[in-house]
Parts: sequence; C-alpha cells; structure tokens
Amino acid sequence: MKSRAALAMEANKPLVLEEIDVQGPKQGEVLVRMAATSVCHTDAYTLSGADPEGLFPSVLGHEGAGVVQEVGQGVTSLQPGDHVIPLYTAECGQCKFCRSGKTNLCSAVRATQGQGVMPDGTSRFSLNGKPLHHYMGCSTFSEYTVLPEVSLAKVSKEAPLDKICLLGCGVTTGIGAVHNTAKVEPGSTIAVFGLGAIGLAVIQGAQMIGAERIIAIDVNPEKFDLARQFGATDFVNPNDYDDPIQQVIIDQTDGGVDYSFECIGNVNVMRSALECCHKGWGESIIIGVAGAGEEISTRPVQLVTGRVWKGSAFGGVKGRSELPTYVDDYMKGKVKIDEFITHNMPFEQINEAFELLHRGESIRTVLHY
Ligand code: NAD
Ligand code: AHE
Ligand code: ZN
Repeated sequence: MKSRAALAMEANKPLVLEEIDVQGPKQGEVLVRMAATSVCHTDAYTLSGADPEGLFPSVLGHEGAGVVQEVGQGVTSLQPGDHVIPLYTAECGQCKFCRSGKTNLCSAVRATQGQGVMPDGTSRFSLNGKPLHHYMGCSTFSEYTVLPEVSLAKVSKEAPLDKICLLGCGVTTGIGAVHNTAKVEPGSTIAVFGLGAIGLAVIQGAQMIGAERIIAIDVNPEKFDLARQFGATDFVNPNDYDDPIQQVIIDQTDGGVDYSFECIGNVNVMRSALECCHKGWGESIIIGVAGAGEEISTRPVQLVTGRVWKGSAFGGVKGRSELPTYVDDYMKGKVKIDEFITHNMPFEQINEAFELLHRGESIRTVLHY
C-alpha cells in the first residue's frame, strides 16, 4: 500500500515528504495506521548524524499512537481496530531480560531493530523499489507502519490518540525514571537538569510521589514557568552563576540532593548531575542520550563516597504490561499529558516541529495524520 511519510534521506538535512510503499505484515507482525506522532529530541539526535545506530535513508519517529489495520500470521494478542502505542522497548515476556524481573530491556527484537530492519532481516518500507530503514522498531513518521507484535501496547479505545502518543516516549520515560529507576521517596530533594518533555515528566513523577524540593535547572529560563506548573519548587539557570553548577546545588541543599536526573544528553552536565548528589546516598539517573564517541567521567572518589550513577531507558517501564495503566491514569486525571503539547500541526509540517524543538520553543508538537 501507499503511505504518506517523512524520510530522513541523509544526516542533518530536513525530512523529505514522500509517498512510500509499505508491505503488509509478515509472520508475527502488525500493520498500524498512525493517528498522531510527536517529535522527541532523540529523533533530532538521530537525524543530526550523532547516533551510532543512525541509518539513512530511514523512516524516523517513535512517539506515536494508532489503530491496528491488519495482523500477520501467528499474531494472537491484537486484532484490527485495536488502539495501540508503538514500543521502542519491546516486551516479549519470554527472553532472559523479560524473565529477570530486573529490567524492561527486552532482547527479542533489539538486535534487528538497531539494524533498521524487521526481525526477519528485511524492511517493509521502500521508495521507488529501494528499501528504507525502519527506526527504533517504530517508524511513526509514516502514516502506515509495520511493527512486531511484541512492540505494541494495546490500550483503551476511549483515550485520544493525539494525546496518548506522548506515552510512547517522553511522558512515560520521565515518570518511570522517578518511580522505577530512582524509586524516589516522599520528602526527597531532587535536581532535574533539562526542562524539555523528559525533565518536565520527571518533575511530574516526583510531585506524584511527594518529593519535597524539586530543583529545575535549564539554560533557557523560558522553561521555568511550565516547570513550576508541574511542581518544581526551585529554579536555577547555570548561566547566572560563576561557580560550577554542582557547587551551586550543593550550597543550596545542605550538601547535595537525594536524586538528580540528567535530561539533556550532555556528558559534562551528566558529571555535574552526579556530583551535586549528597555524599553517602545521592543517586544520579542518566536519561539523556549522548552522541557517538562521547564518554562520561568523574573522580572515582565520588562513587567511593556513596554516590550512585544509574541510567534509565523508557523509564524502566515494561510497555505491554504497564502502558495500559498509564493511559487509564491519564483518563482519570492522574497523569498529565495535555500540558506537554505546546503545538499541534498537520503531519506535513513535520520539519517545523523539528525547528521549534531546536529553538527551544516547543515541549512537544503533535503531528496529526
Ligand atoms: P528537549 O530538547 O526538549 O529538552 C532539553 C532541555 O535541555 C532544553 O530545555 C534545553 O534548554 C536544556 N539544556 C540544554 N543544554 C543545557 C545545559 N547545558 N544545562 C541545562 N539545560 C540545558 O529534549 P527532550 O525531548 O526532553 O529529551 C531530552 C533528552 O532525553 C535527549 O537527550 C533525548 O534523546 C533523551 N531521551 C532519553 C530517553 C530514554 O529512554 N533514556 C527517552 C526520551 C528522550
Ligand atoms: N542509538 C543510541 C542509543 C540511544 C538510546 O539510548 N536510546 C534510548 C531511548 S531514547 C528514546 O527517546 C534507549 O531506550 N536505549 C536503550 C536501548 O536499548 O537502546 C546509541 O548510542 O547507539
Ligand atoms: Zn524519545
């Protein structure tokens, strides 16, 4: 079938709108019509060429929601008409990772996903007979996309797809990092570096848990208003200080925070986020994604004296089992999503959505098919 799509033809160039060919679902696969997709900073990162797994030409996009059109042979858990959220972190329930009870990082389709193909090693997308790569197992920048069954969470049909698409990455990642990875306790003091959708979702998660002080840090002070609405109590612009930002936070918190979250993808800030944690128990969670070849460093004494460095992918959330509850919680008013959506546009304006994100003018732009 034909599908409207925005193609990443080469690094650092705008996406190109094309009508592509999409093959039907094979064994264990599902064809989905996306209703809406948003743009996460990770899409911009891969398009920039900094992602060691970035492939061109490809169909990017991983934060979407849609409706099942057709299922391939052997698919038992989904049927046409089901409402679904694509998962870049699949959940097969059977691999060593899924059975461990220690991680959400399923291994069922991760290797082929990173190679931009379906689990059988081939692509379902093509343009003029030439294959296009899939992306993060989702490729939500095509109206019709094909995913493995294990990469789809079935959710309530009551929920608006053009809102819950944000649960495909940003909102879930931030809330999950607080609840599952850090396991923040009520009364904690936390620092959040970077106030895009991820940082704001961390703030939301921390407020849900009853954190006492939530320090919001960004070099763009325009982000502070929204951070306050989500529950931040303190606001710091590193550019307002001569001291290193970790020292500023330590001075403001009687020795450091209980938990910090890096939501930018800057390895220097990752160091600051670790070092602003309290001696003896402070934990720093890396959520931001850094470019190829970049490395983190700190003095080992930072860890010897009790600080802990951790990372979080998709907030440690197991998508197929847990996302339906996030959707229900949104419908009950327990999880905020609408507040992240600063812009709505037709899908064809997707390059504008990237520009807004780069200029720091949007939190999330929802693109409607
Ligand atoms: P965003 O661009 O909307 O937000 C980033 C924020 O960081 C901006 O407000 C910007 O002003 C701020 N910032 C930039 N440099 C800064 C600095 N030196 N100090 C303080 N603030 C600074 O991005 P986003 O969509 O919220 O994504 C944030 C990061 O999280 C990206 O690296 C993205 O790839 C990553 N991410 C990771 C996961 C995961 O599962 N680990 C999931 C989603 C996104
Ligand atoms: N491709 C990059 C890794 C990128 C990365 O860390 N991705 C996050 C999700 S970002 C969503 O916006 C993630 O889930 N990582 C776990 C995984 O399995 O990749 C690289 O460096 O190769
Ligand atoms: Zn993302």
